[in-house]
Amino acid sequence: MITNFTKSVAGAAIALAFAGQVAVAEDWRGWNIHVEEYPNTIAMDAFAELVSEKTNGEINLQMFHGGTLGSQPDAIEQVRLGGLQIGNFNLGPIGPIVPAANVVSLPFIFKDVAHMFRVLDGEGGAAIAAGMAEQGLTPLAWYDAGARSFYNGDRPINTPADVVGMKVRVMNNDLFTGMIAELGGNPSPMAFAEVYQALSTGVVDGAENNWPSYESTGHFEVAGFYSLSQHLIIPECVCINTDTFNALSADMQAAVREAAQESALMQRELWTKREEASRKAVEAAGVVVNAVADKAPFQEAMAPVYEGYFATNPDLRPLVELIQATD
Ligand code: GTR
Repeated sequence: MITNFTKSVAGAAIALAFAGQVAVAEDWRGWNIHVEEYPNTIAMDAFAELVSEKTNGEINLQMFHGGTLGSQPDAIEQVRLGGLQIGNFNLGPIGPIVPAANVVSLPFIFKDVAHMFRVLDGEGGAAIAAGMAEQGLTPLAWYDAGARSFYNGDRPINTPADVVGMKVRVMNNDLFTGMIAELGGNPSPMAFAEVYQALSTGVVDGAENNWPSYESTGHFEVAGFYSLSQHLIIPECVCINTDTFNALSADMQAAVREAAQESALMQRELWTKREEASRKAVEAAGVVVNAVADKAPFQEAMAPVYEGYFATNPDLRPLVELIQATD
């Protein structure tokens, strides 16, 4: 005889079996430094939507833009430790933690953005990604951040002599402080959010960045000479905490990676348009732009920066040579 009791036990068992299949949604938090409408902001929002779509709502990523969750070096630590799961990071401030990833922060290492992506898509990119994953930051896709050039409020920069004595803000990385010092300037590492104030009060004379960041931060309002030195071409990642990623099933990993890569295609397209729009906007606002006719003296001045990198990381010389040998 089937009693009510037996029925309800059976019902509970069936319910439990279903519950075992329906995973509880995971909530992730993501960090981004940029303002609304910035290519990365739009692309990271798209990434969050794609993650939800491709995982059937099992992963819910909430993005926090504008650096509201802290400075970039702090957010990098948070993602490494798992306090945050996702970040859109520039590889510049990751370099001090991951020597292989620091290779992209060597001044003038890439010929142009296309060269950078060819390297990232090959063996070089695999070595960089492996080094990052080991340190808790698994890259899911690469974003474009164009080329960084110098800007300041005093004069166009045409030769290293024009940098002498200039206080220049850089991102947190000894390669960048070395770079400014070798040009005869005074490097000042500082968080991105503090740069506008520092420029307007004269705490620094100048900084360096790509067109969209120069424009979106308003730095062009207080530093009106933009000199096309293009000394750094640094990629950005959509990075995930390594343990969080490794704990996912293979299907989930594929879904999350696919979402990041689709967002990267979108970001790169938006980036190209925004570079042009930002350049036009700052020119219309009266910024004086100069081409740097001869970059060779800047490149030659970087020899000690490369030597310093090799001295600390002798095993990474082949990676630098691989990049230099990549067409
Ligand atoms: C931007 C980059 C940011 C941040 C910033 C900076 O180009 O997208 O992630 O690194 O530069 O200069 O701090």
